[in-house]
Formats: sequence, structure tokens, C-alpha cells
Amino acid sequence: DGMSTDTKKITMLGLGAMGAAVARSWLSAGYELTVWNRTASRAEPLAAEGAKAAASAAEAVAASPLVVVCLLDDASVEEALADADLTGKDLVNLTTGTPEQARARAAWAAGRGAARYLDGGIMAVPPMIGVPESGGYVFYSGSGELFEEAQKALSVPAGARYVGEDPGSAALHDVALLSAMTGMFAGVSHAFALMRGTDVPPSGFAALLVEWLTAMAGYTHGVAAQLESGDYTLGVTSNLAMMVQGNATLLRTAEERGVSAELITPFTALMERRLADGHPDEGTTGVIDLLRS
Ligand code: FVH
Repeated sequence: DGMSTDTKKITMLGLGAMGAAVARSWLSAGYELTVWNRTASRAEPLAAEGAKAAASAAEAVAASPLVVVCLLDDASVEEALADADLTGKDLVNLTTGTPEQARARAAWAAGRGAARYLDGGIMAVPPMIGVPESGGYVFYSGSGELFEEAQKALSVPAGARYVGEDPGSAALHDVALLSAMTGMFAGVSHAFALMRGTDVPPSGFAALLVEWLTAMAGYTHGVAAQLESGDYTLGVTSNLAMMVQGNATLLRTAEERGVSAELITPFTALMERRLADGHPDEGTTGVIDLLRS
């Protein structure tokens, strides 16, 4: 990162579970850190470790050119910064929000005189922060210039991945990955429910699940190849006609076991619709088009 300079002075607003972990990683790396939290007592441990605890958000913002916020939600960012002078400040917003919220927050910051804005989507939980081998990282979008300048500092808490000038891009990446995870855990929950009441210990079954899901995850690249070629039959190993038949067995087994199929029926219903539309030789990629229409 030859272009990046090391921003040494940082202000951190929000010392919840995530904000405190991020702040602590900068302190440990020798950054000059000013912190603020609505509930002041949460700043005390960090102050004891060398951070300067500001009496107000406005005072904290005034202390550094780079201001990082990690608060509960988008509304709390507006509330926390209500009395702060953002003129000339670089703002990095690590608060989880939607792409539209991120775009609006970037415009709001510019309207308040902020110099540059980056939005961040954190792909990590607090124990992964400051632990490079954890694989945690943050998507950043917005000012590419600010990202380059602050990259060294931004890479301290977790890996920093820039995904474009659109301030909403980081949030979109974040939410897309979290949404995929939601579907995965829906499937995991259904699988455990099926196995409940058998003599298979959950720990043993978990090992099988992780092995299987890891093997299946690779097929995501096949979906991408089909989307990019426009040929949804490309490289199909399990076709929709076969899978829809198989789904009947999944649903019947759920019924036999007294398990609600409500977590899996939305997906099986879409597969049926795509098959009924005349696509027996595809995999599941056509479902994506059904979702967007
Ligand atoms: N923790 C996690 O696992 C996830 C991982 C992925 C990213 N998320 C997002 O990070 C943001 C902060 O999450 P957090 O874990 O730090 O959350 P809390 O521990 O609940 O702390 C919330 C902080 O927000 C402050 N706050 C709330 N409302 C206001 C407000 N109106 N004005 C000023 N500050 C506010 C709160 O202050 P206090 O309750 O201590 O006074 C905490 O500092 C979040 O977007 C996650 O989605 C974390």
C-alpha cells in the first residue's frame, strides 16, 4: 500500500461490544485515540489503557481529523453527531445499515461540511477484531482517496476491502453475505430439528453438517458462471426436474418427523415455479430471476 500514509490520530464514537474492540485494537497498535460513548462509564476501561475520554461527542470529533463511528443503528449516528462540527473531518461509519441509509448518511455528512466519507460493513464479531488470523474483515465504500490514505489505520482492527465509490456498496455486500448466512442457518436449524429425538448427538451431527455445507458451498461458483454466461444449464450436475422430485422427499420426511417445513418451503416452491415455467435442465439459478421479477 505505497499510497497510504499512516493516520495516527483517531476519534472513536461508540464503545459497545464492537466499537470497544475496534478502539482497543488502535490503542494496542499505538494510535493516539480519543473516545466517546453515550454512557460515559463504557469509556473508562479504554481511558485506563491510554485513550483520551472526551466529555461530549462534539469534543471527541474536534480532537482528530479522522472520526470513526460504530453505533447501534443509522438513527443513533445522526443523534450522536447532532451537535458536532464535522467541517473538514473525514468520517468513517462502521454502523450497520442499508445501502440507502449509507448513501443518505454520506450526503448528510457532505452537507455538514465533512471532507470525505467511508461506509464500512463489518464481517466479523468482536473477538475477531485485532486478530488477523481470524479472517475477519470490513467492506469499505465511498471515498477511494480516503480509503487509500487511511488504509493502514483501517487495516488494524480487521482486513480492509474497498468495494467502490458508491457509499452504499459496502452495506450491500455486507447484507448480501448476511442474507446468505441467514438461509444457511435456516437450513441448519431444519436439519437439527429433523435429527432431534434420535440417538445421534448434536455434536456428531454438527461435524457432518459442516463437512457437507463446506462441500456444497463450492457450487456457488457454478451459479456465478451460469449468471455470467446466461446459460443456466451450464455444467449442471443436479437438474431441477430431479431436485423438485427430491424436494418431495424432504417435505415428506419433515412431516413424518413432525417437523414444520416452513424454513425450506419458500425455496422449494420457487424451484417448482421455475420447473413449471419449463426449465427442467437448469439448476437453481433461475430462482434468482424469479426473485427479481
Ligand atoms: N457485535 C457484533 O457481533 C456485530 C458484528 C457486525 C457489526 N455489528 C454492528 O456494529 C455496530 C455496533 O455494534 P455493537 O456490537 O458495538 O453494539 P452494542 O454493544 O449494542 O453497542 C451499541 C452502541 O451504540 C450506542 N448507541 C445506541 N444508541 C445511541 C444513541 N442514540 N446515541 C448515541 N449512542 C448510541 C451505545 O451507547 P450506550 O448504550 O453504551 O450508551 C453503544 O455504544 C452495530 O451497527 C452492529 O449492527 C456488530
